[in-house]
Amino acid sequence: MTTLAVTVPDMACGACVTTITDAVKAVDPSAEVKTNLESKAVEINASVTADALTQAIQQAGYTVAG
Ligand SMILES: [Cu+2]
Repeated sequence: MTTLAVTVPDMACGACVTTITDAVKAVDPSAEVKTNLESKAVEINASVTADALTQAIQQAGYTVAG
């Protein structure tokens, strides 16, 4: 089990949240994705590596900050 807590500064609206969530679920359909639009925080519980999660978000077109 991987827990990844990152900031995605360019996550600006509900569509971004959906895009990011879908990208994560494409690599792990059972992933739990929590997002906070105000703080731009994304927290993911998944069974794939943190690298795979980060890459999925980046490939969806978003910047991942620590
Ligand atoms: Cu958006």
